[in-house]
Amino acid sequence: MSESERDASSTVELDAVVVGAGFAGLYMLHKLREQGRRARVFEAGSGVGGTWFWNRYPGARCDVESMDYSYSFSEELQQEWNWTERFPSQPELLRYLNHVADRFDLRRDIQLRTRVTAATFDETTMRWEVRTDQGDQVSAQHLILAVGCLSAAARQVPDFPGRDTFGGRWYHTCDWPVAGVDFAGQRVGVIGTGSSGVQAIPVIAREAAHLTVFQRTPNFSIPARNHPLDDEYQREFKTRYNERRELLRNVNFFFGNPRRALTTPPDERQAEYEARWQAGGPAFLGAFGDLLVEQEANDTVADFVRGKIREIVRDPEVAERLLPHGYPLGAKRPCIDTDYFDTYNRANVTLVDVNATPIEEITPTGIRTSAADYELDSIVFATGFDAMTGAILAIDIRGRDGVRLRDKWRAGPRAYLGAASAGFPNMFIITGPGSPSVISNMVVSIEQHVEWIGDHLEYMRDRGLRTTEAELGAEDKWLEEVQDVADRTLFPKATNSWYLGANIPGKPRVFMPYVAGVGPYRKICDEVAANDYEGFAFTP
Ligand code: NA7
Repeated sequence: MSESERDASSTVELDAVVVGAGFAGLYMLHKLREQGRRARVFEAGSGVGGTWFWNRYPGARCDVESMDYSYSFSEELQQEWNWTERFPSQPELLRYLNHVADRFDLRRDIQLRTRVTAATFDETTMRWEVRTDQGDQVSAQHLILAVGCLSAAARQVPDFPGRDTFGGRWYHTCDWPVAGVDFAGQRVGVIGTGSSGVQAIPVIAREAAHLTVFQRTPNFSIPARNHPLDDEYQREFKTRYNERRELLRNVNFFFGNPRRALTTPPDERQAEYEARWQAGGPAFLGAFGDLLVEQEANDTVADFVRGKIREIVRDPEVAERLLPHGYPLGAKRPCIDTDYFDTYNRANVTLVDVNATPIEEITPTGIRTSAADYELDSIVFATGFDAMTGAILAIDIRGRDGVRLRDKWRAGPRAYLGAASAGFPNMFIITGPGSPSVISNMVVSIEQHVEWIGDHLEYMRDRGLRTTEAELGAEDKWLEEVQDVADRTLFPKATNSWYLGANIPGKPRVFMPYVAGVGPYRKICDEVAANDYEGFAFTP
């Protein structure tokens, strides 16, 4: 919509507002359009892409393979697009999402550089009144949050004393300058060794004069073994693409494998780990179905990886500092890397254990720990996100009776199926807390949610229903289910994980993802739909 149109009427009437133009928002818009609905996407960034727009740090790459981490909804799209590498880099993913925006003519309904600040459900009109930081006022029947689980709005820069006194430049991995950063000749400090740090560290180490890594929790990391994808491989893959997609939609990645580590003879088990380590990628974690259920099984795989770290890192003291311990492998998001551990063999890299010697302050010239001063020209915060709820709660959302979502979720997020919250009619969350989301291939989960929401809206239209709303009882039962499933696994044992909100001071500790797998979750959602959206109340 043009400026003049926007000025002409103070409130625009739409069928749906979608917040966010990443993988979720783009497909949601396409789906709504297909259904003949008037929708608009608001996107804070100056381009489409969401996660892949913001996370431009050196080495940024998806840890799911390209052929799987892409839309399946369009046969033409999946046949025409060619990937260049086994694991897609951020620039390639951004090209892909821009291609999708053009190919499906999505841009005319996407308003960039616009952050949704507030959304209020008006009980008299039964519509959402949405406001943005650009002064937009929009009224929509449906509010669809496609804000991402790990998104820019909630980026986390820890409040170290003296942070603002630093005289050099500092960056957060998810808010990287579009023009890039030249670290040549610099002394660089990286804080954080999660997926972002683990990807950025080897690349920065090759460029900088010196790199100091400030590590709080040593992480398990599996080699990516990334490589170019040849045309023949892709052609062959595409002949059975739909079969592959169907498999991914119904997979139970962590628990589906009937083979058990504990009943496999140790030499066979070791051979399995070795083969998967050599093959690289997240399939390593699917070696056996009990790895994330039995601590003893997990110990076998964790010991294997610790052995690898000791083999790769030449200085035994540094290797020791890098060994993950105290939580099961996979229970805290494991990393997929290229040359991560090997980077610590470089003469220009120093590893600082900030558990042993905590960061006390950031000074004008660098970082001071309890043991030493580190002189730095640049600091990179690879310190993660206010995951899964941060971007949702950054919007002032008010439902029935003026209740704020922030208040309702004070003790932790509450969403039936991870998609809808009682008291907030006609609001959907794509891959919200309580759905498989971050434990799954995000694109598979996004497509499932978009299609399920699309069907839900069609169901309403066919029956002349104006609102749909999760029932409190159904929501309560779902939260129990999410917790029960998690409690049958080792996931909650990583008590310092962002799956639990543990990385954000003051955030309630609630295990947020539904870990039963996308297959079982899809079945539940399909049953809910088949039973006339059981657990939802409608108003005519
Ligand atoms: P993560 O996985 O949350 O990693 C953040 C890292 O930063 C992690 O090592 C944290 O240590 C560390 N951190 C956070 N705050 C601090 C402070 N205050 N001091 C020292 N170290 C700190 O975020 P990423 O961006 O790497 O990855 C997010 C997801 O994106 C990833 O899992 C993939 O799904 C893609 P901690 O472990 O909390 O002790």
